[in-house]
Amino acid sequence: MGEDFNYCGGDGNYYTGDTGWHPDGGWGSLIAAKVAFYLDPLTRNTGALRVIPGSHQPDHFVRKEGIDVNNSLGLFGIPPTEFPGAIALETNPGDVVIFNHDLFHASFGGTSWRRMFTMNCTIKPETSEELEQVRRYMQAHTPGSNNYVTGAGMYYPPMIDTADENRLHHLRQPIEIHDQLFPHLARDVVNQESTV
Ligand SMILES: O=C(O)CCC(=O)C(=O)O
Repeated sequence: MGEDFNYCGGDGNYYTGDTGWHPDGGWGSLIAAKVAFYLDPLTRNTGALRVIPGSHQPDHFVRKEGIDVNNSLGLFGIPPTEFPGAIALETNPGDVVIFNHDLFHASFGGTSWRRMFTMNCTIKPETSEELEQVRRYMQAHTPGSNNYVTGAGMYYPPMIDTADENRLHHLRQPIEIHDQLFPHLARDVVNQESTV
């Protein structure tokens, strides 16, 4: 994605149970990447992230044939945990996993206390087509998509208030796009309302 990426938000969760196989998108090219780090050692049977390498490509057989990976037992007699070609990315705290949002991924066997933090980054669009894709991404994956009132639009205030130029570089365009998409949640609107 290069140095000129947009930071499009993050989260921290306790994940409970299996996630099932899914991609987070189907853009067909690199639009968004997920950066994940886990605060517990994870093995293939205790919740490590599994991925199907290559499944971010539109011509991967899973996508082309529309295969329901979660139904692999019914389709092929193979449990989803053993889907052919899938690998488990076993991690220790300090490791970072980075993957294209289009990649099929899953986690199996984790406890109810599996701690996962993510950061989502998109390309900084250069063409009108890329801009449209990033706008569609942000329509579905940002605070406004869920009607979250952060008090500052795209980010919670500390993210902006403590930002130096290096960080702001990755925040400016998401702030602008978010506030165009969700004007009722825009930073200035919310600030004005809260001072009335
Ligand atoms: O549980 C995980 O490790 C992955 C969570 C997940 O599926 C996701 O972030 O989309």
